[in-house]
Amino acid sequence: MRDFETISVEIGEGIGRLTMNRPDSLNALNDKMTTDIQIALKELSADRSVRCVSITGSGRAFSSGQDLKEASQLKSFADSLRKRYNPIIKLVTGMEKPVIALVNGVAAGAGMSLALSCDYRIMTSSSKLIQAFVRIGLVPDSGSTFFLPRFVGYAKAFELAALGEEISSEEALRLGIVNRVFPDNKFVAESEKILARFASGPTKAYSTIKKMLRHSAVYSLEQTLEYEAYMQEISGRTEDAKEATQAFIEKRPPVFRGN
Ligand code: T3D
Repeated sequence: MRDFETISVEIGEGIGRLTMNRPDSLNALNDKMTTDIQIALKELSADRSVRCVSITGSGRAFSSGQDLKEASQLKSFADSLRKRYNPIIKLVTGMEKPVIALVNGVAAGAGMSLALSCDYRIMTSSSKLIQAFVRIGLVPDSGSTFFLPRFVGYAKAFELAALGEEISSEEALRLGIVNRVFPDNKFVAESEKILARFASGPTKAYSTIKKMLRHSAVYSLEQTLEYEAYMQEISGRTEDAKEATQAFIEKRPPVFRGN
């Protein structure tokens, strides 16, 4: 993987680790960083040795959202979203492998949206999520109005978006916005175990589960049942499914190769 100006990317042991790297601004998303993230996500998506991707921030934040010091130069918010943020959210959700947000510190505005777009979220106990948009008179973007009501229901989504208050890790866990919360001093070690599990699992099944859950959000039960039948036909023919069935019969743990 190439070197980037605003992020770092490391690949090893089946995991692609993307770290936003502008700690002085709490990893605010400037134009260069959104371009770098798009390029990196495309490369991680294409790399078959990568079976799980993590996204985190350097320093004390995950991301503070749009770089407000650069925002005044914006000619059009809509163009900025279409060109810079929307492709990132589509790359994460369309990635045919699990994408895990390691929320190491505050995730605000589009930074929170980015975390919401991932398939699994792990937070340090001291981290906060903030729908910061309304604090500066804006509305949620980068997928927040899609993900939030699906995670927490309309009533809570409205409250979080309209009041823009800090959401503690305890509340995020209680609301079902995040999957796991670890004390700050155990965050790295515990997250590594989860990343290793996803990186050694049945990658194609994970990718199919992503597609099916997104599909179910917009289709009827009847259409969903048919889609499940179609997807199960494909899944049952993967090498990993065959290996796992054989492993069950032989009373041994399966070895998934992501095929
Ligand atoms: O189309 C488009 O492009 C529009 C898209 C919009 C999407 C959005 O994301 S809108 C929401 C933008 N984000 C925010 O409004 C959050 C702004 N930041 C904050 O509210 C606070 O910084 C935090 C609550 C996140 C953290 O507070 P705290 O007290 O821990 O840190 P701090 O002191 O405020 O920030 C530390 C430094 O980071 C500081 O710089 P300095 O004074 O040390 O030189 C601060 O200016 C800088 N910083 C924090 N957030 C941003 C930022 N610089 C640029 N942009 C930021 N978003």
